[in-house]
Parts: sequence; structure tokens; C-alpha cells
Amino acid sequence: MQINPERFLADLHTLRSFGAAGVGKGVVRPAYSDADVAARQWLAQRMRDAGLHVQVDAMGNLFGLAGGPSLLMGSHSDSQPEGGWLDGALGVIAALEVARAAAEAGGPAVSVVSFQDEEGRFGVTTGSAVWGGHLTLSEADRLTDHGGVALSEARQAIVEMVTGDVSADQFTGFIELHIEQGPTLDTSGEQIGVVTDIVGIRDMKVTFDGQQNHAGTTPMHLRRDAFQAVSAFNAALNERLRNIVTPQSVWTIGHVSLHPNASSIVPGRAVFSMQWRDADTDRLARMEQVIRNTASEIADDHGMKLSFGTMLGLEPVAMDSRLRSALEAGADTVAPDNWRTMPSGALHDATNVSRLMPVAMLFVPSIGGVSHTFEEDTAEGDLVAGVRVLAEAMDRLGSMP
Ligand code: HGY
Ligand code: MN
Ligand code: MN
Repeated sequence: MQINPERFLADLHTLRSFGAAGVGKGVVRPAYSDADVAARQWLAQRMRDAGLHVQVDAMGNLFGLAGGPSLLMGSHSDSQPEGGWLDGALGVIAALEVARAAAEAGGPAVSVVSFQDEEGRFGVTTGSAVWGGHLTLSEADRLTDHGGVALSEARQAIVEMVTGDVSADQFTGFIELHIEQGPTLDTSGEQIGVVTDIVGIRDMKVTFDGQQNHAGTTPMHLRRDAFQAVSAFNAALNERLRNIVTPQSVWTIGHVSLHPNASSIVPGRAVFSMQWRDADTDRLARMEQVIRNTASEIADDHGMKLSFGTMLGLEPVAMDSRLRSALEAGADTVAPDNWRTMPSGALHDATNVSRLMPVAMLFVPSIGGVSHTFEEDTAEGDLVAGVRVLAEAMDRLGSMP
């Protein structure tokens, strides 16, 4: 099949126009925002233009179906609160281009998906978690964002697009192209990464409740200051995790909400996100124990009431060897001696889809190794190379039942 690089890049730039923001090629398109809904409506039309049958499930996962058995390709089109133009969008538009090129070549059949809330406004890869059966819709509906909005309420924004459940039985496998979002390929100068495994993740909210009070009159030794507790927790945690982690283990406090967040008030309450990732399930559990024990000790020391929110998590997964071999053969054709195999430190929808069918993933470099920022970008030649590898892989998998 022959992919059309101009058509692919034009669609990728048009998708960016929904929620375009910030410097460079930034995007603000969180799940269920006006920009996300408008992007999904535009994508649905592009899928129809490509001869695909559009279906949308209750979460807002958007499918363009080839009809009959097909291989599913795609990713997500929602963004982080401050995101780049390629995270997720690349995989969706690349899938659309491969579906069009395959149809023009008379096969094989390729369907396209844009999952909803991969970026975790409400959870961790929420849309594909529901489609893959990791979460029920009613469990997902009870999740809230940092502003306290429930998913059940937010998804009313896409209710008019919903057509019903989409069966996974029609798909023979799933392939997701994505930017690497890290420094490996950019540093080595290689053009393609074929993914071996995706790491596991744990994510929960932690709350310290102390005593809100006057910042001028309350002596330091009498304070029950929730910010001081968070600060002490972070310092202690970094020390204690050191003994059990590897250089690949990561942990992040990315969202902190202080109440009432005023200069002259000793903060009485802090709610923060605690997220950690590792390729080893046992290590994830040991990290959890250290996190819980440290929070408990700090709460005692600082006179805090401690509570933990629901812990969300996804297990590490290995890629399917047959799909991966097809991607490796494609990489060898498109970028001979200029590709590698590598693990993924970012989470992806492929993790959830692996519960339903064989999955595989492909990376292209991120300039400067940055993502989840407006500065995220990839050279156009690398973006096109990624799509060519998908097309090569599809040609090899063409006879797949
Ligand atoms: O955070 C992640 O790894 C994904 O981009 N949501
Ligand atoms: Mn992504
Ligand atoms: Mn992301």
C-alpha cells in the first residue's frame, strides 16, 4: 500500500487546530472539553470520508470500522491540561492514513480508534480501561477530576455522538504508533523504536487534614500545617524509596491542592496526587508500602488526619510477538540499521486493549525528549517514517485471519 504523507500531515495539523494553545505546537484538549468534542466530530467525519463506519460508545471512544474482521489501529485525541500536538493525535491520524491507503490498495481491512481520556482527567487511560473491561462504566462514572467534576457528568458532553457498545470480536489485533515522549531515540539518533513492554502504574490521591489557622498569631510549634506535612512527606519518601527502586522506577507528586491556599492562612488541608511506575509488579507493591507507611508516620509527627483515595493501577504488559515481528520487519525496511527495541515508560491505551486481543506499539523520536508540555515535537520526516513502518507491517500481516 502507498501512504500519502501530505494528506497525513495535513490532517495531523488540522487536528491540532482543535485546542491549539501556548508556544510552539501546544494543545489544550482535555477529555470532554469543547475542543475535544469538536475534534471528535471532525475525526468522525474524516472516518466517514475514508469509507469507515463510525461508532461511539458511552465513554466517547470513537471507532471508524472497516466492516468484517479487521486490524485496529489508533490511540487517543484528548490531551493533558497542557499538552503537545502529537501525544495520541499521531497514532489516531496515522491509523486513519493507513486505513485509507489500505482501502485504496484493496486491503487488508484496517479500523481506527480514538480512545477517550487516555490522559487521565478522571483516572488512568479511562476510556480504554472501560472498553477493555478493566473498569465498569459505573465505576468510571464515580471518578472525579481535580475540580470535583464526576465523569458521569462530564460525559454528557458527548452523549449526542453515542451510538452504542463496540464489540472487540471484530478485531484481530491492535497496533498503536506514538511519540516516545522520552530521550532514548533523540539521544541515539535512531528513527524508530519497536516497543517490547509497557510499564505498570499506580495512582492515588492522598489527603492530610490539619488545622487551618492565622498565619501571624499561631506559634510554629502549635501549628498543624498541611503544607509542611506534604513537604516533609516528599523529602522522607525520596530517601526511603532509594533502597528499593531501580534507575527506571519513577514517582511523581504532580497535583497539589492546598486549602484555602492563601498567604496569611496556615493551610489546614492538602490533597495531592501520588503516582508511581515500574516494570515490576512486586516493586510497585513494595513502593506502595513505603508510600503508605511514610505518609502515616508523617501524619503522626505533624498532627494530621491521613486518608488515601482509591488506588488506580495498570499492570506491566508485554507486546505480542507476531505483531511486534511485523513492526520490526517494517522498521528494517524503512529505517535499516536505524531502529531499536525498547520498553515504554509512558502508559498507553495498548495496555488496556491487551486484555482483549494481541497488541504492539511503535515509537518515533521526541525532539529534546520532552512531552506533556507545549514544547513537544517530532521531525516531520520521523512522523512519516512511523506511518510507513505501520504500512509495511500491515502489508506483512495482510493475510492475518
Ligand atoms: O501518563 C501517561 O503515561 C500517559 O501519557 N497518559
Ligand atoms: Mn499518549
Ligand atoms: Mn500523554
